[in-house]
Amino acid sequence: ARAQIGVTGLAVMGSNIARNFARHGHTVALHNRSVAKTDALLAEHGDDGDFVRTETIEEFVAALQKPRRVLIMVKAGDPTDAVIEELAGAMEPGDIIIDGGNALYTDTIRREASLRERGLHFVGAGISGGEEGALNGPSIMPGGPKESYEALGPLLESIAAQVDGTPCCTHIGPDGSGHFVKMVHNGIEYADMQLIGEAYHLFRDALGYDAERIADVFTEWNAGDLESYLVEITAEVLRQKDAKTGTPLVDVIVDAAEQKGTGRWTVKSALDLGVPVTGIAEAVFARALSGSRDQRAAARGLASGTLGDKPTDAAQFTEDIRRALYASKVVAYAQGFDQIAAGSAEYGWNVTRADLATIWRGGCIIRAQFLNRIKEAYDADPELPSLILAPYFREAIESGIDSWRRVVATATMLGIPVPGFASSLSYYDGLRAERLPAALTQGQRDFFGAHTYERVDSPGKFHTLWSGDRSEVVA
Ligand code: NBP
Repeated sequence: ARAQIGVTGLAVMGSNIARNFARHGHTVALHNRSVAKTDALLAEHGDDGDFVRTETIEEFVAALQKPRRVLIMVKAGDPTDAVIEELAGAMEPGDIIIDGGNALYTDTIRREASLRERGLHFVGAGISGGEEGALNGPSIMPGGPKESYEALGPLLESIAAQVDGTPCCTHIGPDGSGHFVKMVHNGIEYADMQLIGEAYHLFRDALGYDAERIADVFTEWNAGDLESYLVEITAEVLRQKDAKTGTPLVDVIVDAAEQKGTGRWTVKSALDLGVPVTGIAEAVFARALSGSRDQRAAARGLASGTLGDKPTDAAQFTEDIRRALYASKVVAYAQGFDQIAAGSAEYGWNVTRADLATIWRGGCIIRAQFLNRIKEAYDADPELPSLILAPYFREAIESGIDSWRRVVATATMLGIPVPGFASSLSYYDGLRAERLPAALTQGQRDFFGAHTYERVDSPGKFHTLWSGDRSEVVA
């Protein structure tokens, strides 16, 4: 046996990761349900490094050095369970199975517990960066038993993206923690894309800019605080011309966004944990609204109102949008990191948020300058109550707050939907509020359900006898 790592599941992600391992000098055993994919990989890229071709699971397992390390890159869900079952039957105690697919973290918790009973290590690893990242350096979020990271960490770190000499890979915590943080990463990605989309919408419909001109703005922004992969590719997408019509490609793409589910999972989990991830939720719902094609067709032409005045100072409004985007983005990330803290507390994972900011600086879809600021914020105060309170972000938001309000107000007057900008601003106003209307909510709940309330002036729970003499009793 001579392979340091095996990869099973050689579709686009698995092939590229196998090649990445090989290019870093590791001997890689290859396996795929249908041998054709294995042979295609060897035919096209066999000289990327040292590969071991295998057909059966037995051959595959026999090709691996002990403790055996196998990375599964198959479709999430039932196929993953099928492959795990087959592998587990052929492996020995101490061997390590890594699931690099987009598994739901609760599935990972279940799989880890069941394999632990059989003496196997199971590592649910979130992998971000798409095809390109898989080949040239993804961000890797491995969970699972700490001991397994000793045998696995150096291998994974060698193929991960590197930022300032630090690999974008670190042990996240036990069982499902790796897939959980990958899920939230994707949720944040949804929010980030939605906010960028709203900025684009405002340039197009409030300022009347064409795609090329908007691309120039994003390119300029990418040289500053907003520098990020998503802003960079936004400019590239906007600049792309359609070969058939000669117009910007973005103008011929149907405006109905699809989703594969990780954003929805993030919101479901946030609902269960009671964490307000409004930025992510609005982004998921905005995609759903865009995809409601029949309703949209029926509603087209509904009155917009006539209050709208387009901004007259384009330079000022551009700067306003930039600041609104930045502030909304801080809120979305703050909420995502809150969800990670809540998940970590719920499942006893002990996730270090600064670590995530560190490994998300490179390789993954949300990689950005911004993550350096987040890392600094959590390094300075690991218990920071909210990212928006870190001095750097607080300053950025407070100095841009008028811009943020102008953008939301202008969009509202013009009838341009900005669910991300608006809900983030409401979240900010809610969090900083002296008195929220929740006092009234508590009164109502006590009225119809005797749910009790607390008082501002004395401890304990109280109830008003609403259907009696309306005196107050201690509950
Ligand atoms: P797919 O998600 O399209 O899965 C295709 C692979 O699954 C093929 O190797 C196929 O084998 C194998 N497979 C299936 Br389907 N059912 C199987 C079964 N019952 N038993 C054994 N093998 C089975 O591949 P992908 O797009 O490369 O993604 C792989 C994983 O990585 C997924 O979990 C995905 O969510 C995740 N991911 C993808 C991206 C991305 O950008 N695409 C990014 C990050 C993570 P066959 O060749 O014999 O049909």
